[in-house]
Amino acid sequence: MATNLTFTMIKPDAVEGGHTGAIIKLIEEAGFRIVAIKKTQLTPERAGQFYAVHRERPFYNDLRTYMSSGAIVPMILEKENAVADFRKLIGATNPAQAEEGTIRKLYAKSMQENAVHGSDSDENAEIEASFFFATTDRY
Ligand code: RTP
Ligand code: MG
Repeated sequence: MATNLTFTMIKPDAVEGGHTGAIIKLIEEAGFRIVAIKKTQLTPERAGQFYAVHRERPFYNDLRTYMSSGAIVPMILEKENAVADFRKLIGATNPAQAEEGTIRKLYAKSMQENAVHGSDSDENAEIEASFFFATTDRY
């Protein structure tokens, strides 16, 4: 079966908490191949741009502030059925509802500070990957 791509970021709470390595280990053990990776920090403007789909939501301003509050680790990942399988691996947005063994169950602190992002469609995966990585930075 053909593989496809998804995009993730380890969010500021998890990077600050020292969980980067443990989260990458779970991702690789689940069969995802890292195509691109770096450590960076978003400005509030870029964080707002990344989550522009939520601009009308009540949590949008808090989300911008949180997502620009510290370093993040964006990655492009490859696997069969990457988008859906990765959403399964990270668990529900609210860690209280996330299944046992998921990344959010293990490492999220709250509904907002929920450790990782995962793309919700193939189309958004490519848009989000391009937000951080040039085609020539993918291996
Ligand atoms: P993500 O996009 O980061 O993978 O998360 P998601 O699909 O599970 O959730 P989404 O609805 O897209 O929300 C994006 C991020 O906004 C924060 N959030 N806070 N306080 C709140 O009620 C609330 N709701 C969402 C979370 O950081 C969520 O991951
Ligand atoms: Mg989302």
